[in-house]
Amino acid sequence: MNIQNYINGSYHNPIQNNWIDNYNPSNGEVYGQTPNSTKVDIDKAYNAAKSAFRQWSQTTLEERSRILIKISELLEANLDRFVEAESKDNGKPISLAKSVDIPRAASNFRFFGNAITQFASESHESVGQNAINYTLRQPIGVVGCISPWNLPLYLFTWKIAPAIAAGNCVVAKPSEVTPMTAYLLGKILNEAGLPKGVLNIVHGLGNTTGQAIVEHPDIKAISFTGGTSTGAHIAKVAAPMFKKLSLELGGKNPNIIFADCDYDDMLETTVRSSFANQGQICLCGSRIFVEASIYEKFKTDFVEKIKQLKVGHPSESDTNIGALVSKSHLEKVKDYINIAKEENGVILCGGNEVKIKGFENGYYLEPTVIEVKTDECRINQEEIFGPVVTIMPFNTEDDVLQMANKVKYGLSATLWTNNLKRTMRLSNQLQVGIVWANTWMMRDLRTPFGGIKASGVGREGGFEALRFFTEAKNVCIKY
Ligand code: TXE
Repeated sequence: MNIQNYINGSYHNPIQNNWIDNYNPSNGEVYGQTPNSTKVDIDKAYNAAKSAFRQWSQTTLEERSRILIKISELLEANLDRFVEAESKDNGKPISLAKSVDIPRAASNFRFFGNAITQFASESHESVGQNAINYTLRQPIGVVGCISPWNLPLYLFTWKIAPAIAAGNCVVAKPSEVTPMTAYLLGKILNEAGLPKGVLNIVHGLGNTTGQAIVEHPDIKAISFTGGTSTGAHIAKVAAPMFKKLSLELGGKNPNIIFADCDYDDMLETTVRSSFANQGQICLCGSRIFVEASIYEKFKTDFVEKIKQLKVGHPSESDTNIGALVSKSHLEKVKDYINIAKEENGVILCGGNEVKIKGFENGYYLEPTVIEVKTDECRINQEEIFGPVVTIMPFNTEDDVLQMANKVKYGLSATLWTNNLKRTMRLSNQLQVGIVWANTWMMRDLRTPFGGIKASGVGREGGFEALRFFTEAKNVCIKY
């Protein structure tokens, strides 16, 4: 099935007629073509967005809210179609697409449809000076949203929903590796009555289509989720044009387990935080540190649980681990397993490709647990973004804090302990943007989401996202 760009409310082939193959990771086969759009397509999308802006930015909050909530309802009504498409395009288990990805995409529209009606700005009385200040929160204009392949519709809508809720018009690009659900979204936008040009979805490679969005002088803000080196490149291109940037980048998140935790809960959640979505979530706890007194027990129990996970075709309802997203990504993750061996890491389980009968060319890999001797080895420092975790013991709270912070990333951390003082001490000192204690990836869409250090700049979520997608203008009136 071929994909087209969605510009000004209708579908179009790329103007220069360049196409790339779209692969099904579960069997390694090409199943359609995706546009590789160029500057001329971005210009067309920008012009549509610009023409729509005046009216959309003046549309009442109630009306914007109504349309966003309608989009959410239509996504829910078309759940199965989107779930199947997401699983086929990405390789993720269908059960995950059904329980997490597509419902969350619908929630993103519903949440920001509601949030925009509650988005207040500030006012300050200058006491003794007979003056009052109030702050307008005005939409920026035309903004760009660029999203990755790991949670395709989930992360795409996490950006476009607040952008349009705040009154902007958008030129958006999903990952070229997983374009399908963003393509399908266009029809739903029309059905929901989103005015033409408010949201334009353009497909293609990062260094052609993505680059053209970032380079466009009149696209005033870029919200990006993806790799850290891509984020750095985007920042460099955008800086001379003084674009507003939100960058959500990689992670190498510590999962810190103390002996006083609720063990069974910890074990079950750690399986998920290690391998959900084949480990391809920026929040996965890829470095597991375990207090020495329970280390051997944890090692045995964890490995036993991991060996029970079923690597299988994404469409089978009992599959725990589906396919990795692409051949090149599979090769990258395998390279890291080889690096681990060279660094004297001990492979406790996994480490091999899996050939599934009938789907031998799919990109399957066993969930892999590697015991490392030092936290400074490459597999403990670099983002692997696959079904691979490291484990090692620690002795004291101070030791583990040092190790947790000694990476270039700073996205999230998970703590397992029933000691509240320790939770609060560590939460204060961990160099990350998000801490979970006794849970993982529990999301409340009102909370700020994002990282520090090489994990990014800015925060998404709740009013943070609406602040990003608006400019504050202060008005001071003397009376
Ligand atoms: O991401 P890219 P890749 C990490 C993960 C992964 C690595 C590389 O470690 O192995 O990044 O993945 C677009 N101008 N994460 O190469 O290239 C691209 O088309 C503008 C973490 O797939 O960063 C896609 O839409 N845009 C991450 C998006 O950027 C450009 C999720 C992300 O792709 C561009 C994914 C350019 N010059 C990968 N080059 C997370 N934080 O969750 C690429 N793009």
